Amino acid sequence: MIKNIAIFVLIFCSIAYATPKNWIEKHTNIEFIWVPSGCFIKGCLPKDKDCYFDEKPPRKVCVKGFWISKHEITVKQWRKFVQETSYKPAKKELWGCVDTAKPQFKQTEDDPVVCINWYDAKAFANWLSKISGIKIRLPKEIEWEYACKGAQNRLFSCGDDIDGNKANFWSGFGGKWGKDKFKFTAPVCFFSPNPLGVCDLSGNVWEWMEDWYSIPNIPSLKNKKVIKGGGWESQKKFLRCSARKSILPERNYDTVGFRLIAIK
Ligand SMILES: [Ca+2]
Ligand SMILES: [Ca+2]
Repeated sequence: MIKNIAIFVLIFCSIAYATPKNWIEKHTNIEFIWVPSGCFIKGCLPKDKDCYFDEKPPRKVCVKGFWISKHEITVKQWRKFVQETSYKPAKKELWGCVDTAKPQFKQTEDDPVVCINWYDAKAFANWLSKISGIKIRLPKEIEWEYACKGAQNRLFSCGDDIDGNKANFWSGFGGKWGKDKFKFTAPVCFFSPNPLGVCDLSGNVWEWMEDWYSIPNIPSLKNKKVIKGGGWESQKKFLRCSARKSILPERNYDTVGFRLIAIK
């Protein structure tokens, strides 16, 4: 079984990538990148030394093609939504935040919005769905992980080649780590996009998933949502594509933002 998976991953990770195919949503100028249908190995393999129990067992999963936003939703994009809808969050529980979308640190307009809970992210997706007439939602975990892994020519772990030149993560107390000079969030796409054309899947901010958190073969507990990708405060091991965490959907963290999926 493991040998078969290794061959599969070797082939998968050797795919030559074509020029990214994009689509720009007109009202918000949010850019989406096409991710074609395909199959991949979800989870981590035992060889991965950072593998956590909830990333096992490795299993083949097939995904239908989808559009994914090129980057995390920014402060500027969030502001447009709030201004046009007079959005008032129904729930909030602040963790490292002054208020919804307001962390305790300074951000540029092009930084990813944080202090956004799952309901806020859903409200944004629903608003954009309505005005664009296209089904827009948060990513399912398998879609996100597929986009993350599909982009890296890496046998087995597809993610442990991340370093400070490729992503924003924990760079120490004021220290620099290659190009990563950021103590908090970095402007989206400061680091090069992956071969699919998508930025910051690993690092910058954790991203809300559509899914309730569950462990393979154990029914969902239906009280926490999955977040993926690691953020500016994360150790490198959390930037692995298969790494996952779970948090309560009403919580606003200064390390968590979101991106979108479009089905059209
Ligand atoms: Ca950093
Ligand atoms: Ca991210």
